[in-house]
Amino acid sequence: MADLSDFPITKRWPASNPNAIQLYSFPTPNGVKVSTMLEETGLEYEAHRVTLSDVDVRSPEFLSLNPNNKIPALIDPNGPDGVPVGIWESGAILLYLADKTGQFGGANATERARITQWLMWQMGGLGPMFGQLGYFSKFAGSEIEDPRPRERYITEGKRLLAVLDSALEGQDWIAGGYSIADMAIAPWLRALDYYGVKEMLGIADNKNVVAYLDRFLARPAVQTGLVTPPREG
Ligand SMILES: N[C@@H](CCC(=O)N[C@@H](CS)C(=O)NCC(=O)O)C(=O)O
Repeated sequence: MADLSDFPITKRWPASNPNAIQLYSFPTPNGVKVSTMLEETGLEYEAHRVTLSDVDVRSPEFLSLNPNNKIPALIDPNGPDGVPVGIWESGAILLYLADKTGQFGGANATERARITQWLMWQMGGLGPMFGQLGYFSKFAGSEIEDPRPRERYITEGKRLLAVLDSALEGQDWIAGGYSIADMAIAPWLRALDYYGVKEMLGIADNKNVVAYLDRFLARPAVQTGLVTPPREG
């Protein structure tokens, strides 16, 4: 692809500044990971609101960038060797942006390995488990009478919180300095409130986790990232 106009998604969500990174997202836990990283790094970007409804995420234009029909997705018009690149999957986007900027991805191979480890823990564990718990507690799955799915995700959610709490003992951030792993994990902790499952998971018993989330939410870049793109408008 030679330039941004070669990406069909730009027909439906046109770029005002074709030189800036184009973010296609919605302010969900997965979406705000990327807007927060863009805010933290100071990269120039433009955020397009793509709702979770089929008319957006299953539109031919969105599918042309992400065949997996999920936000977030991104185009960097100044990709490797100056060639535009499109990427989806929030963890892959965070790694790409850390690599591009040299920020929040670790200063050496050991730090990078530790950060990637916790990022993968979020992508494969915390996010999917909390997401399912949300489904079986707040959304359509809450009408299912069989208690086993909910119980399964509560047990696993409690276990994951305890793992995180113990790993945070004596440190502010999960992998040494503030990193993309924190930007991936903390939005999912915040989602527990929205899902109405904080008490169910006994989050208050995990003092390190509670302090960690507060620390994350106090960052100015996070406060902007959490509302980018705006939910309505
Ligand atoms: N593993 C993906 C998950 C992304 C994801 O689940 N996105 C949700 C919103 S948080 C979505 O776009 N849902 C729309 C749909 O499934 O139709 C990532 O981390 O990027």
